[in-house]
Amino acid sequence: MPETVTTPRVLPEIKVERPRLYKVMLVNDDFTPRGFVVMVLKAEFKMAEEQANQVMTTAHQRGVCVVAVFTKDIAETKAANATDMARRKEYPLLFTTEPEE
Ligand code: TYC
Repeated sequence: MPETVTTPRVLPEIKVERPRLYKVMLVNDDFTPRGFVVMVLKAEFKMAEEQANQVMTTAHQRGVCVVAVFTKDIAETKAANATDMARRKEYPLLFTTEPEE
């Protein structure tokens, strides 16, 4: 008996959602030296000097600045690593994360 080959009339609907992205935010304070903030941005976020300076200056002037956007795990790890670098020097520097709209 020959096999009957059928083709589905409706293609299965495949839904792929992009992972929600999280912003790492740099928070200003009155104590952490500017040069230290720039050093942390370069070390943990692989920023060039000029960009690190711009981000630090924006946080300094406006209170907060978006550093970069990542998936949740990476954003949280980088924010924690960067904050830890400051704690080891006893600076109050803080990096936070929040979901993108
Ligand atoms: N405001 C700090 C100072 O005047 C520098 C600074 C900038 C600290 C940005 C934190 O997120 C920051 N020394």
